[in-house]
Amino acid sequence: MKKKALITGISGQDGSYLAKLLISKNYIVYGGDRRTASGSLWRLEELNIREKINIIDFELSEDSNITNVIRVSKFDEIYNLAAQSFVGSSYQTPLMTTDVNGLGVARILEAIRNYSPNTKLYQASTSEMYGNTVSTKQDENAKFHPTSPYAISKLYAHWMINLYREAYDLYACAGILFNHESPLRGEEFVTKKIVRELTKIKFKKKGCLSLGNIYTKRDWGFAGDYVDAMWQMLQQQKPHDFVIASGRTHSIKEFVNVTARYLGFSLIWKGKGLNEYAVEQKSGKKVVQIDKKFFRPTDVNLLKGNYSKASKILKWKPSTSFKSLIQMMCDYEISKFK
Ligand code: NAP
Ligand code: F7E
Repeated sequence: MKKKALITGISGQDGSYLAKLLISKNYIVYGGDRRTASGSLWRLEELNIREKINIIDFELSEDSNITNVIRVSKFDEIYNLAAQSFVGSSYQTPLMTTDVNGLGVARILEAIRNYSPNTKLYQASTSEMYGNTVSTKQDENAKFHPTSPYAISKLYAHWMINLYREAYDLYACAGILFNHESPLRGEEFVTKKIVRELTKIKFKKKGCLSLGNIYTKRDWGFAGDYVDAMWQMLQQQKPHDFVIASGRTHSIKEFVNVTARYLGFSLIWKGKGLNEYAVEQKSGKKVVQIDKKFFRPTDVNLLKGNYSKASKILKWKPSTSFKSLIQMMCDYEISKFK
């Protein structure tokens, strides 16, 4: 019999890639979508799978909605990918972020426990939970030291997953995913912003990319690789949490440089701190500048994951390098621009 899965956050980056994967594995896919004025499911259209998904109303802050959906449909698997996922705006919306990302997961767990205890649950945990950790090895045993309202909301959810697994024997597990990007990444995230703005500058020959802290370092991978690990996590004999990462780290500045090079710019960096900027070598025009409005009250300095456990148990490894990821994102942006 075909398996039935619910993906919450179906309109987001990961929701779309995961839906594509599950369809290819012959699942009946339900996509949880909250009502918005734009109602946009453009990513599903981009991947050509819009018609293959059963869209249902799903709002993480609404207890009765979640209970009804889970009670009635009794899914084999639920992938909870919905969240207020932008770290930067969590400083402006700490309560909403906590309600959606933290309590939302408690609502799902309670509904599963009471009405559908055989449903397997995947929770989208995050490397942001490590924050500025003292641990040098960022694996499943590293210490958490969350440094944003977003990270704290996700850590609450993470511990609830662990608690319900232990206390009620539910198949609930969390993937601690490091940053993963793609051509379908949201526009406010730094990778998409860099690729998009530099592509515009290349074609329009005007404009300037404004960034915040370019010295933080992230462990970036390709979202298409990471959704495969989510699925693997729900196919095990027993539920476990796993780190999913590339194992490599690069600064935002390196991301800018590699993107610029691929797009045919040679950048020369000048100045320091808020006065740092980059000019294009040929024209001498300023193409990157620093703007303090993009700095966060606190930031995570360095992320570099250790995915040994996933490699051993799930046989998972990333297949897309830092450079290939940037090239893929640039090629997509160029095709849209043309
Ligand atoms: P995304 O593109 O921002 O998608 C988030 C999804 O959540 C969207 O479909 C959004 O719907 C939905 N959503 C937001 N608030 C909701 C609410 N109150 N009720 C129901 N749905 C709601 O995020 P993503 O990059 O795909 O990430 C997927 C998950 O992984 C998130 O939980 C994120 O926190 C986590 N994560 C991401 C990364 C990463 O690097 N991408 C790394 C670690 C963990 P709208 O379209 O209506 O806004
Ligand atoms: O920032 C710096 C910023 O917003 C990366 C989410 O998917 O991954 C993501 O969170 C870094 C930060 O991603 C700008 O300060 C500089 O240090 O792309 P980001 P994030 O905060 O790492 C984790 C794992 C998740 O779980 C989240 O859901 O880049 N930065 N200048 C900037 N960031 C942005 N957005 N915009 C700038 O102009």
